Amino acid sequence: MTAFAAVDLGASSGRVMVGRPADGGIELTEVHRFPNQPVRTDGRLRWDIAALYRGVLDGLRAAGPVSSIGIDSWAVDYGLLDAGGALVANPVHYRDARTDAAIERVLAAIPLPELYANTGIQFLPFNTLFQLAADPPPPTAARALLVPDLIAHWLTGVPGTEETNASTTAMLDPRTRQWSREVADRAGVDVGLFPPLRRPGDPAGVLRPEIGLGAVPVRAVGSHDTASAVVGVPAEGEDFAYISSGTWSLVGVELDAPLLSEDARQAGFTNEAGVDGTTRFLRNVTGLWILQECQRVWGCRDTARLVREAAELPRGPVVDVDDARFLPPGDMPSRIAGACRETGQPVPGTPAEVTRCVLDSLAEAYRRAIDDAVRITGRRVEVVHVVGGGAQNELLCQLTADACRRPVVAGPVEATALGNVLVQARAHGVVSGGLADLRAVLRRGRQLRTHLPR
Ligand code: ADP
Ligand code: LRH
Repeated sequence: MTAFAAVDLGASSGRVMVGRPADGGIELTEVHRFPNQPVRTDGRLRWDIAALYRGVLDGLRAAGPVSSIGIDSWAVDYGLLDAGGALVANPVHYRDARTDAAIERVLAAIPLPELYANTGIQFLPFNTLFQLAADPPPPTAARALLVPDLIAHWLTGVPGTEETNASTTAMLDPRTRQWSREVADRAGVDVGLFPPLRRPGDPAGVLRPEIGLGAVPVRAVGSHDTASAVVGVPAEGEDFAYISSGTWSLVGVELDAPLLSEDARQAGFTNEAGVDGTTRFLRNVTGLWILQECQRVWGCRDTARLVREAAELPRGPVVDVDDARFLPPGDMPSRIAGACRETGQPVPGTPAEVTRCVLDSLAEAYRRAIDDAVRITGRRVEVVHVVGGGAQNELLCQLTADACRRPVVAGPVEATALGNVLVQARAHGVVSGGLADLRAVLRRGRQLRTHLPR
């Protein structure tokens, strides 16, 4: 039976899902989920990449026989390998503050407007360009691999750089989808460390014999999780916005071509490479990360209960979720209290009050992003699709519908894995067509919840 394994590594958890074509749609099963627990070792916050790789192997074993495997993860981060293929160090987490000093240096060499005109990427302190400039690879580093490409390389031995994720490095020219060597050179970064580019749907090797699962092909997919999530948006037609809602909230529209205007840059929009040559014109809004960190501080794992309690409360204070203070890990309840005090608002006290404040604040940030996207692109937005873990948050979806004055369609929760599977299924020949056709397959047999604005 035809089946595809989607490895999806999120900042909060990793999972391996199996997608099977069934009744004209795709049936998706989670076969393994494992925590993603970064750790501060040498003063730097690092991903525990070996634990993640072990989770991937366990998941692939649990998946049973599959026709191919696709891998996606969060963007921007990378591992360095030496000439013998050994990992030089655990990849640094994008929330580590190591880029602070280098940013000024890079921007003196390439002013932001020029960097944007050449790459279309929103300034974020953790863009790979700044990471590599801040922390030049040692001479022993022979190769740099973005996280999903690193996992693929460990599985197959074949190096490559998948283009949707390559765009998040801020070193890819979004018009040609080739490296912008000039940008890299001026920043003093050796982009030649990255292996050749490949596209979603391209072959990416077969499992190494020692893995013991047979010569299963690995297939390039939208290896940036958000690229796969956007494929997995169950939209009909073009007049939609999406919110890929997880640790981050990626809020935007899908375009045929990049939009590199100064207006777009100043409004904080990025032009990430999408599957099939599309552009993901979106803003990185700080997402449920703030709530995740609150929950860590409170020792409370029950998100559903917090959301239910928050739904009983009236609207309270609202903070700017994109304030830089919310980027690093830490005591979010105190940071929220500080932000409320500074803006003369009441300070939320109980976990339910803080949760309510985070969700109202997120909905407000989504409204701003969608209004700006409409203004800048001239696109009509009739409906907002919320996909990812945050689609389970009914209060947030309702507040989003209210703030955006548009219906919100919630789900699928595992849009990323579905987008990953659909690209594999198309490469395998069991589905065909463009993104609209893939989305029609995805909708078949799926129940989605709609929230109308109140
Ligand atoms: P990532 O891929 O970034 O790790 P996910 O897409 O898995 O993120 O989404 C994780 C988020 O989903 C959590 O931070 C949490 O807020 C939300 N979530 C998970 N389960 C529930 C639930 N039962 N009710 C409401 N929200 C939930
Ligand atoms: C979401 C995501 C987002 C990136 C961030 C680093 O998981 O990939 O699109 O900007 O992580």
